[in-house]
Amino acid sequence: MTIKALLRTTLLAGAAALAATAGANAASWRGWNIHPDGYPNTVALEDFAKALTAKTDGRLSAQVYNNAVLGDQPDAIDQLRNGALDFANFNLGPMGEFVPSINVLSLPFLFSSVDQMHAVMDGPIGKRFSDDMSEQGIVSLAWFDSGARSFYDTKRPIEKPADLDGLKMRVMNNQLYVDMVDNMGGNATPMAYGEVFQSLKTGVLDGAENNFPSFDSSNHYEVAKYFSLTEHLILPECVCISKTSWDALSPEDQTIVRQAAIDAANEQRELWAKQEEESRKKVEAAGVKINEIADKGPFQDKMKPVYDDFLKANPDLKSLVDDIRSTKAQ
Ligand code: BDP
Repeated sequence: MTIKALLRTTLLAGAAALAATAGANAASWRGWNIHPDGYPNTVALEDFAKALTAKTDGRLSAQVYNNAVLGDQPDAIDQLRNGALDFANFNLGPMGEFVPSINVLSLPFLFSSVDQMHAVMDGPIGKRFSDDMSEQGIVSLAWFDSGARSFYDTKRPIEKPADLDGLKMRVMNNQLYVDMVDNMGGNATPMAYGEVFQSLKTGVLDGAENNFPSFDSSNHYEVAKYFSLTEHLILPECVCISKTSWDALSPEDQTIVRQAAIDAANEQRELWAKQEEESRKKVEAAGVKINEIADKGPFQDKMKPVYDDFLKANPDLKSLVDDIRSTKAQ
């Protein structure tokens, strides 16, 4: 063997050994996602996973599991906290059951617009929320958009709170949403997202509440033909990492993961804006009647007991509510 050939063989063997070591130490991250293929959050989360794999030279590989196949959202939050899951995109609504300050975000009509929500979440208050989540084992690296949530149902347009009388409305898992719907006059039913379509079809539910992209992708629009623009909740979502998985990363890899999450959030927000328009057009074309609400005042008035009870139970969160309310939209 020539010196050159010998050198090449030795180099190749060395590279193979290195690759094997990297393979043995590489972390394989599992990511939870509730949405189907093609949804803005899914696309952005899959790109986040690809970026981790590409930018860490294989020290990390990541895969996203869509359609909540790894469990419902409250269950997945638990799994992330105990390290059974490595990353996820969560709506902050159900997160309030785990992190008390986050519940402030679930107070109905808290934000005056989506832009104001972004100004709050991208500033010092958002940083406080991620610090509070971190104490509960969840590292939040960036915030996704989720628009505003409105009511939809199979029976009639909702123009005033009295139109909710007697309607069985699905809400996400959080006592505040039960109080919200009950105070407006409806019957709140907490239920997992994946069960809502069937329940609307069989009449177990009369309605639910969500944004246009989810109303579309869940096919709820096929059954619920009245969409009433109450816009009662503007809930941010997170790109969240299990603290266990985060702490196992080198500082260099933490920087890579953080940047990939910020890139994913920028991508998601762009895709989101497009999807909101497309979904709205699609459901209208499918015969959904969209009902604008000129005066949300009567709905907001009904929320006074919800705020009073919440602030009585959490007096320390009053200043946070005030700070959010006085934040100007970007
Ligand atoms: C969607 C959110 C998702 C929620 C779902 C729901 O993106 O995180 O789980 O609503 O209503 O808009 O459960």
